[in-house]
Amino acid sequence: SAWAGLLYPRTSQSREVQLLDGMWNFRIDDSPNRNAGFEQRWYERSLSETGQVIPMPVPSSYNDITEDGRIRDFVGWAWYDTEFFLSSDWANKRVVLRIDSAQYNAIVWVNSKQVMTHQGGHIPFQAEINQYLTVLSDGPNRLTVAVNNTLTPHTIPPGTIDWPAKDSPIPYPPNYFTQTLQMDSFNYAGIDRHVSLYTTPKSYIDDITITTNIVDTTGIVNYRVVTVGDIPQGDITVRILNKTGAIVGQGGGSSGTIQIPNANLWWAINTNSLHQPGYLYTLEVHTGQDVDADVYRLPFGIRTIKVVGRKILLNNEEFYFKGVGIHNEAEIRGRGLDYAMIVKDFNLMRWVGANSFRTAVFPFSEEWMDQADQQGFLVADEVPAVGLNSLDNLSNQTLQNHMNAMSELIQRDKNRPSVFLWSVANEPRTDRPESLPYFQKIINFTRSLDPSRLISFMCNHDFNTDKCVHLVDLIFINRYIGWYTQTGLLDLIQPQLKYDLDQWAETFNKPLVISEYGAGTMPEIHRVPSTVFSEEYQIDFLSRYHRTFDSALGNLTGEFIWCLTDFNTYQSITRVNGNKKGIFTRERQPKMSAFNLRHRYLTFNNTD
Ligand code: GCB
Repeated sequence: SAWAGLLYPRTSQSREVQLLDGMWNFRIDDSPNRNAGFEQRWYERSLSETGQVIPMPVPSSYNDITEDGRIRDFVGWAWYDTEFFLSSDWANKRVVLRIDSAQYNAIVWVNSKQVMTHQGGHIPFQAEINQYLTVLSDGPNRLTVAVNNTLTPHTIPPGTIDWPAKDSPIPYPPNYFTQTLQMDSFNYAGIDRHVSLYTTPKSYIDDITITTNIVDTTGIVNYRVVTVGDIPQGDITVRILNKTGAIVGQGGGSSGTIQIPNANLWWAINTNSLHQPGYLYTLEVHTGQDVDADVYRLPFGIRTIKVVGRKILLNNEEFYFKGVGIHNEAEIRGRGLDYAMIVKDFNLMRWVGANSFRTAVFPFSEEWMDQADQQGFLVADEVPAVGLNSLDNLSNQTLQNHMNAMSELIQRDKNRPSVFLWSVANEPRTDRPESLPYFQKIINFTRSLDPSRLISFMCNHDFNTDKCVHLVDLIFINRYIGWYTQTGLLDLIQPQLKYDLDQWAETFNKPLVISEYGAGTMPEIHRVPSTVFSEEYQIDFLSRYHRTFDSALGNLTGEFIWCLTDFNTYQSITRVNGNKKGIFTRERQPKMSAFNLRHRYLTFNNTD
């Protein structure tokens, strides 16, 4: 459930972790009513006994693993299973099954018994499964997961399922339907992050919340520990360790404040050469001294983020976002977790000199976010609320799912120093008076969950048409002058963009950030003078944006280029093998524009 803790599985004196990643059995249910799996109870036996299976890597999206278009474009229940044994040492421990992400609906069985369900991708969900582990010491346990990627007008993100009209004179294959997406990106599906088992003692630490403040040179660390079971308040002890492992602060009880004199603050990379980026402390919680006490170590950083007038302050210093928009995916594994790709993408960001990124248009993996904390990137953390295009999408049911998505994301990422912003949506329908109550509710709700961070949405409307932007802490606008509008008309970019930026700044008097600007670019297409889709056009386009940004500096507090790398989309005539606005290809090689952005970001000096 949304309110229970989602602490990342970590080993300690009291906790073990067993990854269930690997090759699982897999089958799509493409039976006529897409319901054979439930009718025939595939969860009661091994999937290999009820039909054909193929090997499927976990974690990975399943779509691009095979050569079968029915699997790539499948809509419905995809079935997975695997078997595992447990050490008999685990007999007296609490055993939790955690799935870090499954797109979109998931039902999970252990040894034929349903143990949990979850709605919404890109967020972990977990359940205690001791009572289902009937064969703890002498038999394999079977784990079955059914995942359904169907998007409806009320899911986050929304989509529609369309059937041909019953009396259509135009022929269709039997049982034919289509899934229409309301987002640019391909709807990758499956179990795309780790699946793990971990143990805790029977009485355990369920959740920890840390907020920080700075007074002069002293770091103020407020902590709150939630435990479950028989743990007297007075038994809880808390220590803060610095990077070298020395104890620099101590406390006791389930909540309190610890002061750290001369604290090492958490700073962003590529911002000010005097500051060491990404400094992390560890909060170490013990629930007692006994052998059955629980121990959990949570990394955290000490930093503040504030809006003052039109400026953003990180640790009371003015901050400018040298940002990149990222749509985190890659060939073959789709949105599947891949350590090599995480490090590669961070290396690309370091190489271009970025100091921040946006997780467009869904929450990235916890392993990815750990790197942001450690390397010092500020993160605009976004829920998958992309494509809330119509007032129909803004229903009570959507709001419920949207609130769930917000609370789960905040539960997962609330202790990350890298996260400065909760992005509640990308390009939603906010230009209608009827939209206002919906966005008031989602923004107020988000603020009630975490008043310590900023809140916004990525806006594609105009300063004089948007009806909700006054609700946000800082304004993010997606702009495509010279691409989607005024296509190819480079000379219009500077005057029209400058006018636009000035109007936004003057109308709202809040910090203003460009959250997307970019041009589709096919690597190796060269044209002088430039034309759309050539590498030269991307450079001409970007340099006009950059000149405008520089001439609007007082009104602008950052820029997030769209986007870091090319990515897969649904098929359309505006996309040639996916979205090509990357400054790097999908294979992570630079287009010419990457060198330009690198030059800009590495020589940009307004805060150093
Ligand atoms: C947008 C969307 C993003 C798209 C991008 C594009 O405005 O926010 O999801 O990928 O434009 O390239 O069209």
